[in-house]
Amino acid sequence: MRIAELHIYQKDLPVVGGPYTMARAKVDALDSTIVQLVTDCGLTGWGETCPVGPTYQPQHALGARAALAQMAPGLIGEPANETLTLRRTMNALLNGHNYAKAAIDIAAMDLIGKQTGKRICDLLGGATGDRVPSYYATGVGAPDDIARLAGEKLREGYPRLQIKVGGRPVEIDIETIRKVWETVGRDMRLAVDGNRGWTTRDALRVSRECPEIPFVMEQPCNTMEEIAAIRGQLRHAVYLDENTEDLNAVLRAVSLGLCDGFGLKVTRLGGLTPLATVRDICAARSMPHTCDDSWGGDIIAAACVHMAATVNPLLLEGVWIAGPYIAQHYDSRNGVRIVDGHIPVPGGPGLGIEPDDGAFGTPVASFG
Ligand code: 0XW
Ligand code: MG
Repeated sequence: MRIAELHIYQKDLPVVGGPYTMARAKVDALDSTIVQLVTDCGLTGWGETCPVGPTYQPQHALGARAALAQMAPGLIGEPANETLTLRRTMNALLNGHNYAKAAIDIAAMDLIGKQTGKRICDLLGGATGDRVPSYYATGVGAPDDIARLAGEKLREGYPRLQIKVGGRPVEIDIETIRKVWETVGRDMRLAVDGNRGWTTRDALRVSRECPEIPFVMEQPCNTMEEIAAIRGQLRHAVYLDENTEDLNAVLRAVSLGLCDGFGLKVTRLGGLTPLATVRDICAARSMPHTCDDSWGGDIIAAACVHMAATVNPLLLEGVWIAGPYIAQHYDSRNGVRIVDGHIPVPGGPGLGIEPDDGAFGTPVASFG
């Protein structure tokens, strides 16, 4: 089964109730890139990559499409069912740009599933259940508003909440954390995500002033070095997110003991197959983690859920999908949905979702 055609599409995803605010980014709409691989036997596989704006990570939407266009001619005729061969081919065509390569990797996994009649979670080793826990991520907001939202999400059944902080006086972040804790107590697990926005001074202060609140501190500061400098003084577990730009960064963090867990992103690491390696590294060190992406529609959501379904439930922190912030589904019948704070694992072969005809309009570029 070889790649006969490669089509690239662009899709705008306006933020429902936007903008979505993080410490260093404010986004009103996301620009998603969708890849369609068509094989010589007539099967179609779908992939997607959608950076959450140009400042969250060293990734941006135009970069994704440029990288895909750079690699596409060299991918025509390659074996669509050999993810390792594809990764080596892509690395020979372009250095870096994991987030673009991820869209090809996801599409290849979708194709292998369709060819073999298996779900992606089965190809990745087998699912532990028929649904995975989700978590809700707030934006950066006023303490009372975020506490009210936390109460709503608790009632909706979410087992975990991620509170966004940073980019404002740290006193307001502390007040927000306290008000959420007073509202949800131990009924929800809590993460406080600084999205690289705190100084080491801020992170130390939050940890010292909230010693009794059992949150994990996610990506508090900009660099691993800053986090390493204060780690011994923090009273809270530390998770890395944005700093884990590739497998080597994960290995560095794990081997140097820089964190206790991770917020993982499928596309940042290069797709489902590299993420499976990180899943296994985390399992070897009993490190909890999420299975997310920075944004994206049903294709990315399905990829995250399939991966999460294969993670030891004791280590799975949850799956964040952009669904609550998107008013549309690519697959109007079987799109990925959150039910009672959990996400059913899609059935059917491959990703288990199939975009509606014409969901993405005409391709912005076609090869093959
Ligand atoms: C909450 N997320 C998974 C979605 C946003 O893109 C940011 C991200 C995070 O944890 O940083
Ligand atoms: Mg994060």
